[in-house]
Amino acid sequence: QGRTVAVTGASRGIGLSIVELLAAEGAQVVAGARDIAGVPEMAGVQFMTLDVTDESSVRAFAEAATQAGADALVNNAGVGSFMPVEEITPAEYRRIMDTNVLGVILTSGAFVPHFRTLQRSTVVNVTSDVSARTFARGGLYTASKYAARAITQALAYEGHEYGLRVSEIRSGNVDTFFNDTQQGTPEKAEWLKPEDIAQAVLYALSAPAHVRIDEILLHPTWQPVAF
Ligand code: NJP
Repeated sequence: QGRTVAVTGASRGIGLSIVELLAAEGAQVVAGARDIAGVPEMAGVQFMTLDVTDESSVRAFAEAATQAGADALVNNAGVGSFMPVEEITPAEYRRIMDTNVLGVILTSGAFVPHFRTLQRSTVVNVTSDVSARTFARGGLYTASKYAARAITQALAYEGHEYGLRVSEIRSGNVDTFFNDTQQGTPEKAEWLKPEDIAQAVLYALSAPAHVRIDEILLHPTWQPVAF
C-alpha cells in the first residue's frame, strides 16, 4: 500500500498476475508490454506500450513510472526458446538475448538515476531456476538467464550504496503462455500458477526496510529437486 511499482511483461502470464496482486494490495502500478490491447482495466493500474529491447520505449516507460513516483521495478518480460546448440541461429540468439538480457539492462538502467535520488528502492528480477543450471535444448534460454542473473547481482552490488535492494525470483515451470504455449492445458495442471510467483514478488517488495530478499527459488512439488 502507498507504493508505486513498474512491471514489465505485464500483459499476460506472470506479469499480469503480479499487476493484479499489487493492485489488490493497494499499490499504484505502471505496467508495460508490447501488445496491451486485451489487458483488463484495473483501478490504480496504468498500462503502457513497452518494448524492453527498444531504448526509446524503455525511456518513455521509465519517465512515466518516475512521474508516478515509482520506487520499485519488476523486470519480468521474457521469452523462451528451446533447441539443440547446432540449431541456434543468429536471429534467434538476438531475439532471446535482446529481450532477456538487454531488456533487463536497459530497463534497470533507465530507473537507476531516479532510484539514486530515493532513500530506498527495490528491483525484482523474474529470471528462472535455470539462471544457474542448464539442460539439453536449453542452452540459449539458460545462457540468457545466467546472464540476467549476473546483471541482477552486479546491480545489487552497485545499488547497495544508495539503498537499492535487488531480488531475483527463480522458479520452475509456471502455467502461462510462455514459449508460445497455452495456459491451463492438462499437462500444466501440476505446474506453479502465475499467482505463486506474484506472491514471491510481493514478499520481496514488501519486506521490512531492514530485510533484503536476495533470492527466492521455488518449484512445483512434483518437479525433481534442483538447485
Ligand atoms: O510468459 P508469457 P511468462 N517487451 O509469455 C511480455 C520467466 N519464467 O509469464 O510484449 C516487453 O505468458 C509479453 O507481452 P508482449 C520468463 O522467462 C517463466 O511465463 O505483448 N514485454 C508478456 O506480457 C519471463 O521472464 C517460466 O508479447 C515483453 C510477457 O512478457 C517471465 O517468467 C519459468 C517483451 C510474457 O508472458 C514471464 O514469463 C521460469 C518485450 N520485448 C521463468 N517480450 C514458465 N512460464 O514456466 C515479451 O523459470 N514481453
